[in-house]
Amino acid sequence: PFLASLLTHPTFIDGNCWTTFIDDTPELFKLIGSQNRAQKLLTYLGDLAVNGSQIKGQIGESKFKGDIIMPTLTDEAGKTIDVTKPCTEGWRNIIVKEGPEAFAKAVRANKGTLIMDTTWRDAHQSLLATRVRTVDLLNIAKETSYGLKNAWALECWGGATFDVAMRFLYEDPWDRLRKMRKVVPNIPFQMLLRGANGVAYSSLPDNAIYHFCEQAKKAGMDIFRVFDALNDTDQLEVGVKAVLKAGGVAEGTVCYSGDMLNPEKKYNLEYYLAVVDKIVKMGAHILGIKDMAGVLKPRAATLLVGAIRKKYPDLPIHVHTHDSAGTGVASMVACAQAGADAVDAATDSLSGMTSQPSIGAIVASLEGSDHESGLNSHHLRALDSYWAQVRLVYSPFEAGLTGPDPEVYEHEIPGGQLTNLIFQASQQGLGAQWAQTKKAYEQANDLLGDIVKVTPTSKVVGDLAQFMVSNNLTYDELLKKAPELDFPSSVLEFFEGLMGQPYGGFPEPLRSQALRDRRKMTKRPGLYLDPLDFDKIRTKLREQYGGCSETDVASYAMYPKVFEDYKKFTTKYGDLSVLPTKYFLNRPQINEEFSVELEKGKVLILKLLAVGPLSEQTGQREVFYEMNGEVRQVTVDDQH
Ligand code: 3PY
Ligand code: ZN
Repeated sequence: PFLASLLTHPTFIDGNCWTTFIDDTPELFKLIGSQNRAQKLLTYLGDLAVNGSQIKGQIGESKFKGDIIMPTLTDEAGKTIDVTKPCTEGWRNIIVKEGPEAFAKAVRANKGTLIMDTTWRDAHQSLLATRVRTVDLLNIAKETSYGLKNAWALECWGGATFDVAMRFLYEDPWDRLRKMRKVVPNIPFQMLLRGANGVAYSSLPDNAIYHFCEQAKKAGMDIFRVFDALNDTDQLEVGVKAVLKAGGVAEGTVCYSGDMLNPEKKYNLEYYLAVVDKIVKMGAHILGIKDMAGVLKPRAATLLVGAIRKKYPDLPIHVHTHDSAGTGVASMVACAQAGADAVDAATDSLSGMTSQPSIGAIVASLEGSDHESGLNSHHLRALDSYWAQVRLVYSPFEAGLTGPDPEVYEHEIPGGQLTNLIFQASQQGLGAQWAQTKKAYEQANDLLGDIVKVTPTSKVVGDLAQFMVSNNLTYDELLKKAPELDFPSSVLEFFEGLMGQPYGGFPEPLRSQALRDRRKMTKRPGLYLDPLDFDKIRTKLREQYGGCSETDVASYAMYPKVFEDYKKFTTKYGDLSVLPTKYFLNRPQINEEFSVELEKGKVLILKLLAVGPLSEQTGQREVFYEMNGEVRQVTVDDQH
């Protein structure tokens, strides 16, 4: 139909100049764009109808494929709140109008304890393999702008979301950020930045971190939680400085490891206070305490937060935890009582176990005390009714967690990694081996010198543990055979110093025996790396893709290969972020009608009509869809 309308267009028939034709008749070219997009979408849907979902990590289909019932929020008089426009009231106004220092002062002066909701990032990273898509965040965004208007922030970006968005969901993480910002203008957005690693897994040149933070701030990010996986403050400082330069709120973070209450353990109060001193000196606006494994017991929380509060009365303190052992609520309440300004929690139906503790439970625990959260529990439950349904849509990514794991106090596996390892063990039917893996993780950590474990160092410990299990190596055998063993690459990178310097140094002679003739860095890796040539990247991307945005450049700088694969995918299938998750993950039923809004006002009504027989010659099938009343056909390789 497009070609017909083009060929019969009077200007075309008259043979007028082609270029002015483009300028004068943009509607036809918009039509090419959307027809092209529609065709690409059909290619994906055709593939889905024949081969099922190819999304990595997906096991089976969604448990819930119905229509999601949207919650309504009511005000104190019981009147429904009109959410057609987002709420404008919230803590972000201070950041925007008065800047990060004013925000830090205001939160410190706030009487209660603020809550950061992690549902949009860490909760689904920890429970659903980071697979929640932009569309499902946007669908509840306006309601959230009202329901969480008094929250410290929404944690909604960074960490694994950046990589996973491109690698597995075929989405542009920057597009997600910009879209979320538009519909939630009032609540601060917070992201997780892995210090000198940016949102990648090992150190990048410093200019990549500066460029990234500048773009993130421009796209709408407010608060940057910056950590280093070894609490190496030289590495951490790169991130903090980049955030300060970009004009963001810098939450310099100390990662909590071990057990401060146990005098035999490596990381004690003195150690933590020394790291905090350095973070304060860097000029961070906020101090973050990151308990990535959920091992900060309530009494340790009281001690740690209490000591920092005493030493730094004006420093805002924000605590993050995971509920792996089931003590998250108690620990966060202890933090509030010891003087923390904010604690992290997740919507109830995406909380608990390896995720953050329940927001409803924390709010209820603080109710009536001096540490009220300012959140409305009715609104929280209304928002949660949405998430309870969405969790079922993402059921193919559930790891099958069944309850708390107090053994985390021994193995110290961070929340997200614990879910992954449990999932892998259950897939391989390794009931007995799972206990062995946990034990091996503990031993691998000891072999590496009892390091702080969080992305990327947690992967090093996990890889070494799996290496020990699969090669049947005990602690002593590994030490004995080290000079001959082919260690996993992440372990060698750690030993080289590519993830920074561990507290107390590297374990010797294991490091030298494993590295053999590989280099040993003694300073932070950024000092050895050449700066990225951004002009070269721009030229390359422009030549390859006919254009590129500055955020494309930032994506490429973090993940060159992932970015290129993502572009390949979207060249074939278009931008699938518009597709409802139900039809992203599951085959449509024959004759089931559904709609996709390609762009504002451009809606496609689709129906799968039939999947044709397999052609013996080509190994392909014809798939027939009805699209806006017309029958369309796509040819698909049958991969069965
Ligand atoms: C990440 O780096 O993605 C984390 O969530 C660490 O806790
Ligand atoms: Zn976390």
